[in-house]
Amino acid sequence: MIHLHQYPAIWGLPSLSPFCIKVEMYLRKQNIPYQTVVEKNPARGPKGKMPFIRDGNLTIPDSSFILQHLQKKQSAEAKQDPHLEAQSLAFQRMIEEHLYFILLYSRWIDPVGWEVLKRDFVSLFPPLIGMPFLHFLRSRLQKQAYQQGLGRHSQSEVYELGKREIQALATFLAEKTYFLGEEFTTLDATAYAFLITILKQPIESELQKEVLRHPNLIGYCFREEATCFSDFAGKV
Ligand SMILES: N[C@@H](CCC(=O)N[C@@H](CS)C(=O)NCC(=O)O)C(=O)O
Repeated sequence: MIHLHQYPAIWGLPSLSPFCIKVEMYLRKQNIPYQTVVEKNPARGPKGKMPFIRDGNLTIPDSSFILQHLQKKQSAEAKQDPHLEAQSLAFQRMIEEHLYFILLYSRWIDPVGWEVLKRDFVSLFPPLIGMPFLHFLRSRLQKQAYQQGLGRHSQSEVYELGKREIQALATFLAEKTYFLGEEFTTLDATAYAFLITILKQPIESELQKEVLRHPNLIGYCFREEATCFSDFAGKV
């Protein structure tokens, strides 16, 4: 049995982290049995981040390495056309290495998001510990965003970059069932996890407004939620 170590559910999402949702979606789509182990401290992860899995004697951190491991085990994903594979990789990197920082910015740096986050995350921790821990995480994540580069831009520049990425996702999905066609792929696990997070987190950022401008992205998210995460559908 696989144990998925991930951050807790919140805001009608299976986890507060899109990387954790990505792995859980893949497990569910592939009908792989698993149990969740709720973690609240990133330091418990072998790489100081969540998620990680335990599979027998193996401990595997990082959502992409986890999916690779699961794919190898299951021989699940059929070989794609190399052009589609290249596009898939480029979109996954855009989402995980860039859009991620804009999502992080909307929660931890934008003062509107930070107020919502403090209000809703503090109760995940024991009294007295929660608020200082959130402040500690905020300053760490601000440093990460600054080092990555995004944290050096103005707020309007940050959201302008994010809006273009959401538009690219909406254009690429078009009227298809999944991002690469009729079959679910790892790109869907990544895209769904980030889009549903932006949609459902109660932070009215420019990023959320942009997702709400695209009926195909909204339809995609709620269709996948209804089929794959019905235990969270309709929850806020
Ligand atoms: N590349 C990693 C990224 C995981 C990640 O960034 N996790 C975040 C939560 S969304 C985390 O645990 N951050 C804690 C920290 O950086 O202190 C993956 O794909 O799993």
